[in-house]
Amino acid sequence: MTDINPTTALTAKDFASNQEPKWCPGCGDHAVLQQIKSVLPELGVASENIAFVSGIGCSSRLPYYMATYGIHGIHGRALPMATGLKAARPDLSVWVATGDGDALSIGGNHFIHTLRRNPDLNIVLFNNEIYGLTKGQYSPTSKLGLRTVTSPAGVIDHPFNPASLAIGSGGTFFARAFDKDGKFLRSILLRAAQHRGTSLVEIYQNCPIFNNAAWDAFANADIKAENTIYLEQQKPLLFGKDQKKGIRLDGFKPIVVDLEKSGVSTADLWIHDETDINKASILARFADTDPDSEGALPRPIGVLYAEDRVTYEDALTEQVRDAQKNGAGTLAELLKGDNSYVIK
Ligand SMILES: Cc1ncc(C[n+]2csc(CCOP(=O)(O)OP(=O)(O)O)c2C)c(N)n1
Ligand code: SF4
Repeated sequence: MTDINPTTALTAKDFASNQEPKWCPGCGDHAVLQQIKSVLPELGVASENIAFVSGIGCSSRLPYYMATYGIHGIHGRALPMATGLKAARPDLSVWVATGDGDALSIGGNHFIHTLRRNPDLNIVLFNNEIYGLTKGQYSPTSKLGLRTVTSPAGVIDHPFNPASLAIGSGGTFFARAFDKDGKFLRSILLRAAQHRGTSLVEIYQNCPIFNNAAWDAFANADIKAENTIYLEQQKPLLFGKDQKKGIRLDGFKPIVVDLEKSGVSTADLWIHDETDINKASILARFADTDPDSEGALPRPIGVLYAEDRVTYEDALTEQVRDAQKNGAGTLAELLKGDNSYVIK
């Protein structure tokens, strides 16, 4: 979140570049781009004060399609570039577009360290559970057993759970949304932009070419209600077609209850508190259950966790200000320091 105000009201069109997106027809990236463009006018930030930074991948092409500043960088390195930019120019609104390969495979180390540092970045993680750009190799979020060109007998690497990884790394904001649910995605992107600190939005994005239907159990209208749970702050965890199912906590164990058959009332259900890291950690683990398995937990959609913590650039600016209180100094003094000696 930044304080830079544009002089005139902007629309989504003001954020569209003159480049035609090169994504495949039907790719979820088109829908995400549309929602990003539509949410930016609400931030009240002039387009020249917004930057989109990316690595390499289909999703990482997003900066080309924005009429903002942008860097299409190096595979896996979007986050350190964005952190540097934000540290140098804290007044800018800095966004990162990244894929599950870019962020969690080659960029995995940068991912965890960015989250613990908490620069005020908005990370949009396009999770299609595959490497799209390089034609369908398995990624760190690919499901066990998925057959791809690099896993012809099925994936045997246990997949990352991005929510658990983010919360475990000291991330201060994690939310989940779908490419197919534009209205909800837009509301989540707005929440993320308003968060001061690193916001991470995991978007379940369909790659119809190399991993089609990976999210159908959660995104398809006929089964979605049974397999997802939309989180609302301070509201009970309710889901199902008629909101007749809920989640109760038995100690640390989440249990699915049928409100009509079990005699459990909504008052006994888990109340969502996005500021509670223990509950967020349990919610994050819901993604480990397969929707087709016995006793499967619904997939949480919305804001799982949000915490206020000092940002990296605020702490850095404070440190620089403190250091400058002692006067300008010289480079020679800096190099010599208090603990140098001369060998004779
Ligand atoms: C250093 C380096 N290693 C590997 C590659 C090849 N490469 C480009 S994009 C990519 C993965 C893309 O997958 P993902 O980040 O999930 O994005 P998607 O294309 O699915 O949106 C890989 C392995 C590269 N460009 N640079
Ligand atoms: S390969 Fe997949 S992720 Fe890449 S543009 Fe095509 S559909 Fe989208």
